[in-house]
Amino acid sequence: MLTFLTNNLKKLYSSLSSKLHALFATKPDEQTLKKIETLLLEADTGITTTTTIIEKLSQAISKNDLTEGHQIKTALQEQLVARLAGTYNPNGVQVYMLVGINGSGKTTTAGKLAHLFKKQGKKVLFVAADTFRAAAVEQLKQWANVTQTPLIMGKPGQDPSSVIFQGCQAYKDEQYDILIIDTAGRLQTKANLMAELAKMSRIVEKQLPHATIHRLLTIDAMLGQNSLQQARLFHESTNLHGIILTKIDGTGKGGIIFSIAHELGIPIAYLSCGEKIDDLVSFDPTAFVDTLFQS
Ligand SMILES: Nc1nc2c(ncn2[C@@H]2O[C@H](COP(=O)(O)OP(=O)(O)OP(=O)(O)O)[C@@H](O)[C@H]2O)c(=O)[nH]1
Ligand SMILES: [Mg+2]
Repeated sequence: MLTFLTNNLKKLYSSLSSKLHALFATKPDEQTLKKIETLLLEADTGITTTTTIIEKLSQAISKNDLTEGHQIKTALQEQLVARLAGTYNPNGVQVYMLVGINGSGKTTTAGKLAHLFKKQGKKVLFVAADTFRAAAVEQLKQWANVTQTPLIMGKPGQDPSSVIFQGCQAYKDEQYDILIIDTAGRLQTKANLMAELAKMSRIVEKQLPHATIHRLLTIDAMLGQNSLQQARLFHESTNLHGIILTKIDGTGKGGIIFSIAHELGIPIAYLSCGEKIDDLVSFDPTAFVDTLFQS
């Protein structure tokens, strides 16, 4: 993850971390906090998350717990890690259901995940549960070819839940290790589409009652604070286990990572920073924050 961050993500926080470093050189006071607050907001960390962090630091300064610049640095790092809602645990996950709004990166991420698991020697199966658009199945087929992953698909317009049913049967019958379900993009405000998502989840749970199933939401990092409400509504209709933040390579602001994890209490599972097959990494909160503070 560190190499990935150093090579690809530096720009995400480069201006933030260099400006923060200047602040750590002096004794911390309320002025320092004001400046940290501004920098966090500029990086798209959001008002709620930024306020929480600043309040905690302010309390520590009032209690004389933070008297030196390096102490505020450590305290800020701890606060940022704490906002990341824990570390995502991928161990033992058998079924991945990728959900999210249109174009957020579900299909691309499905391909990259298959590649990741196949490198680990796992037997992977795709389910193309996006039956609305013929092009969607074609796109997943390409990833199936590239990664040499079998694919279960339905007929155009078929109920996606019935394709998922077929996928679950094949998963059991042919003893796969991992099932990756690619779903159609949907707007969080469309109640019928969100209900459909809940139905798909129920089918998987019923067909594979003993499997560890994770629903992961892909979020386009470029949408910034707009994605918070999106994630909230997805979480309400289909309890999410993790977030995959995509298109990190296209944004200069990364504060949204803290905001989403903190305000929704959902860990960040993976970061996607490009369209190539290897452009996906597991997310480790402590390593991520450490990297931000290297300069
Ligand atoms: N730069 C960049 N582009 C990405 C990334 N992930 C996906 N894309 C691109 O974003 C576009 C949409 O990605 P898809 O994987 O098709 O998104 P989707 O969520 O499956 O889209 P729908 O099925 O239409 O809802 C494609 O052109 C991808 O190549 C990423 O991390 N970085
Ligand atoms: Mg898709």
